[in-house]
Amino acid sequence: MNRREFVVAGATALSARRILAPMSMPPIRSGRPTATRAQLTWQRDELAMFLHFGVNTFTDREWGDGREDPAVFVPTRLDARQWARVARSAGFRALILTAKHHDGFCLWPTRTTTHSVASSPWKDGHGDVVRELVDACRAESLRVGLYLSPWDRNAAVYGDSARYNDFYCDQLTELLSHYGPIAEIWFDGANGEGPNGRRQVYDWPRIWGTVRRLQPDAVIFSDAGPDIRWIGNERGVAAETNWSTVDPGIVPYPGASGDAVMNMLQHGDPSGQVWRPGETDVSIRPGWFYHPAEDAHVRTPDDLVGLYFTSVGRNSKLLLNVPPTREGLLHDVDVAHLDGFRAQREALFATDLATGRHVEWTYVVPRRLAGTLDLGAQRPVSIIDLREDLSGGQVVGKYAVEGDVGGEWRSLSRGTTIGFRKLDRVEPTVVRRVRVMLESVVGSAKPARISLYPPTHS
Ligand code: FUL
Repeated sequence: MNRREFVVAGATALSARRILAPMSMPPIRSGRPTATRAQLTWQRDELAMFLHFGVNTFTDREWGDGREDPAVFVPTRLDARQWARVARSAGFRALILTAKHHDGFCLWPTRTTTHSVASSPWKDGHGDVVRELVDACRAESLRVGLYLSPWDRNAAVYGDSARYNDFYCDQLTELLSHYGPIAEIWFDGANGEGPNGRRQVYDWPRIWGTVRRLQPDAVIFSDAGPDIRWIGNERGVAAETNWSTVDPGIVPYPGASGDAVMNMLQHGDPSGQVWRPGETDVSIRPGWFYHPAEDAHVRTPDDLVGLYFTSVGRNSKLLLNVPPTREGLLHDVDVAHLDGFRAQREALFATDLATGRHVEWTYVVPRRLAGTLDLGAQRPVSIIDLREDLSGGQVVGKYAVEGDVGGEWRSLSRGTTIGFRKLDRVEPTVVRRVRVMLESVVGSAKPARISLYPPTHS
């Protein structure tokens, strides 16, 4: 069952109008929404690592039912510093841990429930995985993110809406008060029935307000943002047309379903009133949690590079899940593939042919800007890397790239949105000049940044 099928029967919203309260609206300048500093930092990171870890790691399940005995949680060599080192050396800039998944088991010694690491044999009940993660991230200069599942299959008060909202906000308050700066809070859209079929009605304005109050610099992720939206699938593929602006009325709460919702998550909306870029979450393995049977099914470096192009290369950010094992370590196979991923990226982006070259931008017709770059010699090009100037918002809705091949302009690639970064892999072509035409814009066009990379010979 995927989260969408499940969600239909699940949570309902408190009230769309309250949720749209302006508390979280990014500033609107020059008529179009623009990114906040926290949203820009989030996107510049490009790569974050997701860590699904908890009782499921030990029971070999994907969704626990909340009846797991805390005694099953016995990582033998847990080393968050290893997670952080691996992430950092592979070029990731943040780690996001499942502090609590749907089973309700808390990886920190919470006061809200006994269903936590404090009841496990790990470190005789004195362990705290969130603390270890935070310390490791600080030591490796990585940002910290936390996932706190709204759906809780253990909490007795789940489905008793007001009481669960109190319980959930208490958990959030602990996480956001005791561990220093938290860069991202991840609210999952998967929600199910409570005991006796009772539905939980989440108080999202209160939940988001709790984050704003305790960690004003954190970005809040959910289907409905308010800062970062889900990209609409778990395959690692952002849409080719991907606006960072959305109409918030279409996705009023996390877990909302329907075609219009999915369309908004995947594509955004050029006329959207708020800036809410999409995050692409996907796992390096078939499951989100570690399962020994999947050791032979870890995505290869080639696959990971493909994901980079379909996420970072489509105005999104890649949140790649690499689940710790029962030992509490990232598995050797995953580590090796991450290393290969980094090596391939380094090779692909080693030489920017545009470095030090002047780009001449002119208006071909009113509002239609074209930039021409002279490479100074015939050079083979295989990757086109475009970045929009987002200071006045995202405006490009269509572009074309041409290369001067023996004195004749030939098409190299065409696309729709650019946004923070658009990467096009093209048939290697030897060109002397490259021209980028911004063919359709929804605001005032500005010169884009152009980088060009030659083929690698690996
Ligand atoms: C989904 C969850 O149901 C999965 O278990 C996983 O946590 C994924 C990131 O989100 O909605």
